[in-house]
Amino acid sequence: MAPALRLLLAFLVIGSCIAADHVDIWPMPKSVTHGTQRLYVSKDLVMSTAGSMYSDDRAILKDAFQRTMDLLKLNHAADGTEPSSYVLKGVNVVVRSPEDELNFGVDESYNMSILTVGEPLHAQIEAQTVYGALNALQTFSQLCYFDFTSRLIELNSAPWMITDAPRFPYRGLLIDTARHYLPLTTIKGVIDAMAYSKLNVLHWHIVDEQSFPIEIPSYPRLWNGSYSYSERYTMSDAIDIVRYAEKRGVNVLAEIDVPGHALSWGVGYPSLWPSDSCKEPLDVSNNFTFTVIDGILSDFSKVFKFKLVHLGGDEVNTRCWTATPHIKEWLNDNHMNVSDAYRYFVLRTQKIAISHGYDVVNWEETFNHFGEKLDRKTVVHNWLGGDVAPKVVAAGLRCIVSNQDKWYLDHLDATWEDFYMNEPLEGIHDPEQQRLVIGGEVCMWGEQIDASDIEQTIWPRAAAAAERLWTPVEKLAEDARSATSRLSRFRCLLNQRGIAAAPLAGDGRTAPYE
Ligand code: CP6
Repeated sequence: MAPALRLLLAFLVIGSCIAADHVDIWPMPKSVTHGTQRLYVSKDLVMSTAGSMYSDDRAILKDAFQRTMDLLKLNHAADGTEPSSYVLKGVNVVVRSPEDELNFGVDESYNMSILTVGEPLHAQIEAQTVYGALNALQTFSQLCYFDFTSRLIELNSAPWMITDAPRFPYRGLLIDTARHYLPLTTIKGVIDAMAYSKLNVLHWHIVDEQSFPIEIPSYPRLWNGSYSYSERYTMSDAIDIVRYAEKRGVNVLAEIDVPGHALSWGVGYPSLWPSDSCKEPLDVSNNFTFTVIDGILSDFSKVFKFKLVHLGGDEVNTRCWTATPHIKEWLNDNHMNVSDAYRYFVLRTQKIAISHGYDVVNWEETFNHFGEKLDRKTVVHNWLGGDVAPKVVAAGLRCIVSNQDKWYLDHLDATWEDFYMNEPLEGIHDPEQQRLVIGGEVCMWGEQIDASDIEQTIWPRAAAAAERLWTPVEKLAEDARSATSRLSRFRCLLNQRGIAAAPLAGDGRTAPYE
């Protein structure tokens, strides 16, 4: 049958039975229509790439397809007898762009149609980039389930026509490997679940005052500040994490939080401390401080290819600067007070990061103290409870929203409903200014959690935020309650896939998902 005729037929079928309220996809796509036909997914489902401009030299698509197949077969042996009709035999993926550099703003959109006519039956995925195709495969994996009557993998409610694209280009999750070390397998598990929920930035808060777990070749004594020999990341480990994330469409935003959260740096290089009795913030008066930062960012730039790097800048208590004679003298000589010195530190560090090709993210205190002086490339990262985002975008800078009372995962009393209802554009009405909110991020600070309980602390609440950041605002559930059964099912999928996501409090475990 001619493709145009097939499409027309599909629309006629779909038009009569739109039932979007039964769509069990998380996060909800931009546009979905479906019918009522049950399909059987062939055990030998094959992927083809007819019509693609993309060569997949790095096997990003091939590996993603294999992972999808593994997920479909994860829970039960599909030992039923395949019927002779309505069998889905393949997935054809058309990727239009030959480029596959993952970075900020990459096209993540896709279209997917699964028709009930044509031979062989197949899912047709079309995307500008391979990363859009990965998103389509995630959606596809959520449409498939094991049926205990037929003992086959099935796909209900075909035909499906899905058009999807993210609302925000930055959909982040922070992990903190300084307060508690997280093994590589734990980090990879977080990345897996991020991909399932279409989050696309792993904000790696690598070092802080308590420990410096990462190898920095330019300054090999920095990781003397790690908790122990085994609680360290080599540069190869970092490369491994970045590559693992990239294969799943997840960017890695590396952070060094200076000058206020950097005490551990001085274990290997004590001259970075103001003095042996007063150890943070980093010594602003010492050129060596900035030489070390330059070395770190130079090493980072070889590994962390994301356009953005996070330079912290929060919670700077300058008492040690005035309490230390040589710094006090330097301040006087340079006619600076401590707030001048804080500004000087942040701006000088920004220049270093920019010289290595980065755009800078800084925590919001930098904006609150000297927003007009920040480099115009700065992305301001909200975390305090106030309403800084409208001020940041009114000043023409970009913003990431993470307000601590709504999107901090370490606040255990914040519910998934609270996470779901946090609206990043609240108080921002001008479309130009809205575009400067590049997205949001949920934060899993590490003081109270480690590898033993990080998964159930993050999930499913981070997934609730993921839908807020992905789905067009007019398609979001108006009250979180009406998203309960869908999120409950997604949480169940996470468990099936080996992620220890916690139950939704009060959901009664009513939905009988297999
Ligand atoms: N560590 C660093 C932290 C926090 C911040 N920066 C933090 C502050 C308050 C709360 C949670 C986390 N633990 N480096 C602030 C961005 Cl409630």
